[in-house]
Amino acid sequence: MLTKRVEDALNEQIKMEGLSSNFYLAMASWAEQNGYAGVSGFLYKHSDEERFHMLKLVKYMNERDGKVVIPAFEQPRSNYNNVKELFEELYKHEVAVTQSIGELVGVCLEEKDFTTHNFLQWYVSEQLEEEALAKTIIDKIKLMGEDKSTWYHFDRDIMSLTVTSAADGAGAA
Ligand code: OFO
Repeated sequence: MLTKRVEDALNEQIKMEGLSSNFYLAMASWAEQNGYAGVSGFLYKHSDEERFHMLKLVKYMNERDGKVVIPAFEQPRSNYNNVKELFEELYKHEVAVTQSIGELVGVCLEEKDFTTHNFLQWYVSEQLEEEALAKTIIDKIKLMGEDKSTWYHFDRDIMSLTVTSAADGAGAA
């Protein structure tokens, strides 16, 4: 059984992960519309990963006999001035998700729910990877400047930068 506080906090996190998925889906679509095939492929995949994070929480809550509430999601932003701005937004969002995971972990400790605390360690590692990746991408963009050929290579290479570490071997929980 989950305490009401843990249940509410997990439902909040379900919302956060679903929001992330939609946010990155809208980014992927913008990138596709603007000719960045590699960036859009990366973001479509990222959006799928966030949906997986949401599902993993839904399944965990059901396993623990919690009451899952699938929320409505606000419409994500659908326009960007450029790819740099897009990745800066993505990074900001990942930092907010990391904070929200941290708060959730804190609630579990206060409620002495060590099972959920243990389950959430996967998310803690995942956020570490995702924040680092977003930061690496922004650093690369800053180094590139306006040179068109560098952008061509960036768009081609970004597909290989997908976060897979924490998702690997996690199974469909
Ligand atoms: Fe769900 O991992 Fe990022 O947000």
